[in-house]
Amino acid sequence: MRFLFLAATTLLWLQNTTSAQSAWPVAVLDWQFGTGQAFGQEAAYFPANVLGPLIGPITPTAPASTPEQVVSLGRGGWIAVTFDPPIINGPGPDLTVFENAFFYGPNEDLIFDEWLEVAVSADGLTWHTFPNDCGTGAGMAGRTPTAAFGTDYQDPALSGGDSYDLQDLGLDTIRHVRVTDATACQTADRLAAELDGIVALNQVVWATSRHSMLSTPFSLRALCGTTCRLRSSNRVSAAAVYNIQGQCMAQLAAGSEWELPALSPGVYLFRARYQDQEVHSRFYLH
Ligand SMILES: [Ca+2]
Ligand SMILES: [Ca+2]
Repeated sequence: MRFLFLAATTLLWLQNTTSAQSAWPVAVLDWQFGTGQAFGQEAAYFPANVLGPLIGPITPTAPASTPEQVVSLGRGGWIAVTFDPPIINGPGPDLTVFENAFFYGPNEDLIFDEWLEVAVSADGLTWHTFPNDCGTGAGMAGRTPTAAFGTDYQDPALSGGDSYDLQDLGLDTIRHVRVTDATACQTADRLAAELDGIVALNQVVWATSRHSMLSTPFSLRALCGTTCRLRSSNRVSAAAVYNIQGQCMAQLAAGSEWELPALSPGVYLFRARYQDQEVHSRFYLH
């Protein structure tokens, strides 16, 4: 049974949500390489080496080290990548950053780490930096070796890398993640950090497939006059409307009818709890 988002006027289109989704970055928003190291920066390798899933071989003692796998940021360099769908503040960590730190030494208990400062943004303009300490490295990425290739890199208990929780910044949703080389905080043998990849752990779910799990029909009607109202066929618990940048535009209380705030033209996501499941749909307002 398909979930239908019904438009009462031509202001709201019915849209099926069939776009591809990825837990890994889909684009580089912007970047600026620093000095000293240029490994993997050639167009033949970058930005492919920071987009999509990690590729092998990788072990905690023999990390990703080919230009197909990693790019060096250069001293003080940075890269900002984009996620689609947006990353949300779900239970526990919401994203994990993978550098190519590795274990070494006689007992393989020392870590060669190169630090990265991590910041996130909903719109690509305003950035929020995860708290970190240049002296101790606390809060930096690039400190934890990546688990062997084949591990579930979306399980932060197993994946290695360094995980971050949007809760710590008080943010609900973000679309971009920026990593900045912070090896200036470290000893002189650290020349510049690499970026291997970044994975989302909690994301907005666009898919309609989950709606088919509903045991009874569910529909939603938008009535737009001077203001727009949403009316659902069944009472839902707390719902929300997000814009395409992943920003929450309206928190909707439990119920079956709501008045929406003024929204500019664009694509929006409706998300609610219904029959102990989440329902999602994308709609276009113009
Ligand atoms: Ca979280
Ligand atoms: Ca490195």
